[in-house]
Amino acid sequence: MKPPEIIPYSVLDSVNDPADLRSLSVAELQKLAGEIRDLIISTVAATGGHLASSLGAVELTLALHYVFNTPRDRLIWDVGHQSYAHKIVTGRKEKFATLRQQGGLSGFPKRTESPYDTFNAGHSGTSIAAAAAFAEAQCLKGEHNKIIAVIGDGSLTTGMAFEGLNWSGDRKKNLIIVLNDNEMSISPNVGALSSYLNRIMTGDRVTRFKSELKNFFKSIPGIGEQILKFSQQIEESVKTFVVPGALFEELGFTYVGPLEGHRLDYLLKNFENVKKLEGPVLVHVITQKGRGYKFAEENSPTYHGIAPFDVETGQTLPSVNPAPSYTEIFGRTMTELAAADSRIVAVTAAMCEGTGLEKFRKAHPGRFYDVGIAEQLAVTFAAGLATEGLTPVVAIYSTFLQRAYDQILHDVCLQNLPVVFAVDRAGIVGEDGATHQGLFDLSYLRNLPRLVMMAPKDENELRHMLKTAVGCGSPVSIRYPRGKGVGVPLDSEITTLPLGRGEVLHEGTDLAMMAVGSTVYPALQAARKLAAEGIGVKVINARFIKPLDAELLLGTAASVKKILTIEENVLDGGFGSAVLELFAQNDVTGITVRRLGVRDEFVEHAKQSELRAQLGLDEEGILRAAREMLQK
Ligand SMILES: Cc1ncc(C[n+]2csc(CCOP(=O)(O)OP(=O)(O)O)c2C)c(N)n1
Repeated sequence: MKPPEIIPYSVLDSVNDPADLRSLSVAELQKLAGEIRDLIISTVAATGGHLASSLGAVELTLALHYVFNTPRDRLIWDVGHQSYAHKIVTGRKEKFATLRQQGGLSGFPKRTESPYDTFNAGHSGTSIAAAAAFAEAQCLKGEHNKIIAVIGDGSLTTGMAFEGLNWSGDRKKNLIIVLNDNEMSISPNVGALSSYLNRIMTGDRVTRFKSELKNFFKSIPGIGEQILKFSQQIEESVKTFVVPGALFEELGFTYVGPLEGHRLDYLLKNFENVKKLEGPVLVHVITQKGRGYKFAEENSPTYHGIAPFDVETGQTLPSVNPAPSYTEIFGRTMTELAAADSRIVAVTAAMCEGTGLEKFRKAHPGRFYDVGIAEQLAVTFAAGLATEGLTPVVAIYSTFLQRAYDQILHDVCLQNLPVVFAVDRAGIVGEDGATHQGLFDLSYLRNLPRLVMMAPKDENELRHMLKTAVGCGSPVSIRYPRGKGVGVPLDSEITTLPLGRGEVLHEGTDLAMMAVGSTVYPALQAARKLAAEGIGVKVINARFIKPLDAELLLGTAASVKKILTIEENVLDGGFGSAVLELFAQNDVTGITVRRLGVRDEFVEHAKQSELRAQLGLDEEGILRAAREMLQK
């Protein structure tokens, strides 16, 4: 017998924009959800990306586009990492294979990509603020489009989300906030609000109320049993009578939910009703992270953001580079240092896995704090711990630490507290793109008095820097890149480095390269190539961005007349700027300085290696810049 013909994507093929969804039956929509999941899984298996969150939001996405008149009705995604289904049904399915690739679709909503992407995102907690503004703008413009923000329970732990709820609940404008609750941030969600949501979901409060009611009725002699019978009949009404979501109601929102987030019939019906409501509404939708892909359902943290993987086994493709990542080394060293020093504590803002702190959490659970997606809280909390004599290490990605600038200044540096900032993912991060590049920390931290700033050239140096930092007695930042270390051997003993001292890795007098962090080895390689051509290049590993090794740098400028500074940071206010300031302050003349770094622009998504090549920050680029200088 001839096998049945398999038509791939039989429904998806007919869907090019949300209008096409509206002619589908619920059964077809359900089938479409499956097809979209297949497309997401097979694509992310090739490109890497945010798999679990997007899989969990497929039915929700279809229901919202079905019921609301997008893009006139504004759909705003929080973080935007769950927006793959949204991209697929809003005219981008043909391009979906280019997700996160150079020149391809962004992994996050982007206004330049589609009119359906109403507000760019990448960082958590912005959607309610944006939606509140859109709602106000509708009033000012005399328009009546619906405004819908979709925010996860994890992102609801951000301060800005609370601020947005507080503000918009009071303004009473028409606004729908969809709370996509899967009980997970990247790791299990934390905080009192998360426990509250969980109680709503499991109906704990309702159950407790009902049993208390039953006992009360039973205790009434004579008529109690009768009332009890009656009360059982109205059990369902009791459920709605004891309003779940009372907290949101108190804040001025009409609470709807909890709704099963994978039942399309249910979602469609409820959103149709929600559409008719006036004022601020919060729709609580329960979803499962990783839905529809076994491995992601069972272990969503691993599949939150994942590198390319094998669909059959769920395993990421083996790396050709056996070196440990900087993140791994950070986590390992933290665990080691904390074993010897009970004052060391670790603080993360919902990024335990991402920052490599799992090992620490297991070894020293009492000294590990996950405060939720709350970078500001993390920093001021660390400042408080430091005031009490502890040595907090706050591990936050460079891009997310931007959130906590004032806390670093006002709560840490101003009080000269010994808080260590482990600034992970500093420099080019690659496929996550412009919202996630860690290209600003050198500039936004360098102007803060009392802060010591370091960047290791390799993973071994990171270990020594961490030890130096926890013993420093002042605020310290250590920035290190995303990805694998250099693969150098690790010293068995971790030592303290002399503060503000760089090192010379290669001697020469034709040109000096002053490099920092991840650019040191490419600079060294370039210098070795030039040495083979008879050109002498001095290579300095700066180690400290603040304080700079003035003696070494000024001494170099006295003997080498061409200087190239190299950093993976924006040029404005970065390491090269610091070197120029040093030279200016010391009236250095007669030298040529060129700075390699990122010009005044945002860097979009592509592989790290592609971006480094494009920006001239790899070995080739450094060689090119050096040759240009040498020829002049
Ligand atoms: C300010 C900020 N800090 C950290 C992150 C990293 N991050 C991305 S998604 C995420 C978890 C979000 O959880 P939730 O909103 O519940 O969405 P889910 O992934 O569960 O669908 C985190 C911590 C971020 N994007 N922005």
